[in-house]
Amino acid sequence: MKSLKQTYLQEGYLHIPNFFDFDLINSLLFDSKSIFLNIFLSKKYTGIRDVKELNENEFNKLLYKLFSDDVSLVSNCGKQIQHLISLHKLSLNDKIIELIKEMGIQKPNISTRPVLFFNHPKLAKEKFYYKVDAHQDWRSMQGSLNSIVIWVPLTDINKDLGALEIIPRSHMRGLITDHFQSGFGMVNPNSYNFNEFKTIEVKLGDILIFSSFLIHQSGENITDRPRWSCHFRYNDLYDHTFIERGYPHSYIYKPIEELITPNFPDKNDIINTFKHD
Ligand SMILES: O=C(O)CCC(=O)C(=O)O
Repeated sequence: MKSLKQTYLQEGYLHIPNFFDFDLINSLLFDSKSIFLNIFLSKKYTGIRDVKELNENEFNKLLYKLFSDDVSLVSNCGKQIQHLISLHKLSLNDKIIELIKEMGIQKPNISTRPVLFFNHPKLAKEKFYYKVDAHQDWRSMQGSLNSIVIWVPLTDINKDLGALEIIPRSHMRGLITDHFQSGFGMVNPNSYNFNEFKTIEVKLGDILIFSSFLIHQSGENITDRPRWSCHFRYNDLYDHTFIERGYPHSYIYKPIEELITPNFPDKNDIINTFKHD
């Protein structure tokens, strides 16, 4: 019988059911939604006074309305979600680090900061923002050759909700991207057949782990619900090719220069913030 590592090395991916406690994942989903809930409450136009009044369907409707009213506000909330402590903590979870070590990453290091997606056609101005076609993550990461991606569903995700689609063993085809699109290294459609894709339906608590060279794409979300998932990427600091290439890093992170809210803060805002007895 093959070990998990042998299966991973051969197939280029593993779907591991029941990896995380439901509570851990549910609390990350709740933290993410709370950012929008804070806005719903502060905006008042939604008419809700208490988040407990909202069921999932009502939450989604408000989210879609917020997107059509104010895209940049949804985008700002999305950015705050990317900085949730619960998201970053999950990416550093001991079980994940142990698992990726078991798969051969000797000295794991973060490749890019964790990302959390909430994908739906009604939350995107362009298709690309809710469905990414066939790509290989290594092209954007450019780290160690054994770099690994962990894909974590925050709810059950079936085909209708846009479950991830992968081509088993495609990591062995090498780097076959031919252009870059919005941060993803896209694979030329001539280098695979559409019928090679396998849909990986996952349940809350499961994880999907794959080589950064595995060809994968988003499924089509044909439901009226956003697809919530988060994705983590890791390099191996002991990979000799990574060391020999001088540890290249391909991401840019910098502050914008202008004052986002003109004339804010004034001195009184600061005094109020530090008011004490
Ligand atoms: O989750 C998706 O549907 C696409 C995202 C993805 O493939 C990635 O982050 O590499």
